[in-house]
Amino acid sequence: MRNQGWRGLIGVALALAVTALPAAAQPYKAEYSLSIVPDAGTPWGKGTQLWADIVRERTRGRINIRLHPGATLVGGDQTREFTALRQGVIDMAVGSTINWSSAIPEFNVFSLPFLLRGYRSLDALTQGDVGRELFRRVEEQGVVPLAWGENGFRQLSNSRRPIRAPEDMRGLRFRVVGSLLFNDIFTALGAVPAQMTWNEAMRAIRTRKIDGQENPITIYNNVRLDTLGQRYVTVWDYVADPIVFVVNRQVWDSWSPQDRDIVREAAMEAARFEVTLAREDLLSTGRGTLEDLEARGVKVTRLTPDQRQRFVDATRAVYTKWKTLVGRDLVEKAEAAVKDDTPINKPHDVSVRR
Ligand code: X2X
Repeated sequence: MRNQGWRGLIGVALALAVTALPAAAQPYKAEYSLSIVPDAGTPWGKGTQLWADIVRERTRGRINIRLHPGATLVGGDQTREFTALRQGVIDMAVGSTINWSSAIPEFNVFSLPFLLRGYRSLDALTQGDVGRELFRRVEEQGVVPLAWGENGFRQLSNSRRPIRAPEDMRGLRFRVVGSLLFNDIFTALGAVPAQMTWNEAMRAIRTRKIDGQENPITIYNNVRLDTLGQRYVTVWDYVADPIVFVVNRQVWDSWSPQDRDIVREAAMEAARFEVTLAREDLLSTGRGTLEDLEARGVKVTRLTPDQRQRFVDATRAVYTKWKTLVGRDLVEKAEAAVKDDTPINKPHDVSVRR
């Protein structure tokens, strides 16, 4: 009897000690999973790997991050990545605003056709009030946002013909990413949009089930779409997708304040490197990327300002419709922030840096 009494007391004392433990003293996991959609060899993948490497080094291995490219943690379904992250199925991610826009509709602001003009306007959004407001939305969903990186300005490619005007897109099947905004844009241009994941898109391109797709040239080059028949590229800079470095809230809370600082600073450093790479990689051959594509037999169409304007006009109604869906106030803030940037035909001009 006496023994049991002692045991009870010890039990109570232990229970008290456990509940009194600060969150930071919760055990760390042996490994933290980090999801990305594309291949590790893209600027997106390299920037993410750098984040993991800096964190491992500066925490002396306390925080050990493993990269999972190809969205494998969600069976390739990139639109489920943010939900999995919220639920703790994934610990960390570096994800595109497009893929997460079903959870955070405001992320569609970057996909409003022809709102962005070049890198300066993109930076004005991510580094200004709009970026801060979007980070608040991410926080509200139970995810901790740390830094903005970038996938890039998205260009058209197809296997059929040069595209210089909306008419040239008529009837062509284009793979689009997971936001209905893209269905609306491609329908307005007379094309036939087909929504699918990036993994499915590569299969559909290989088997010629679709005629074209849209992605930054770094992604196009990473999987060598030119060798899969995507021999026509149009540089139209219609949207750009930033990527966001994030951590699941419970995981974040389980780390000591000192480790949280390390993870945040590492994310900011890795994001700066990633953005430079996303812009510079385009020139890594020593020639311009577009010239390099042409040397590989790709027909590159660079739109003149007048030609570009025809695409702007054709998608104006979609812009107006989605301005309301994204939120008028936010879009007006974005419009004010980008208005000083002059339209450029080449977002690949890397002269504008943060
Ligand atoms: O699926 C795509 O097109 C990609 C790789 O660019 C994104 O994840 C948005």
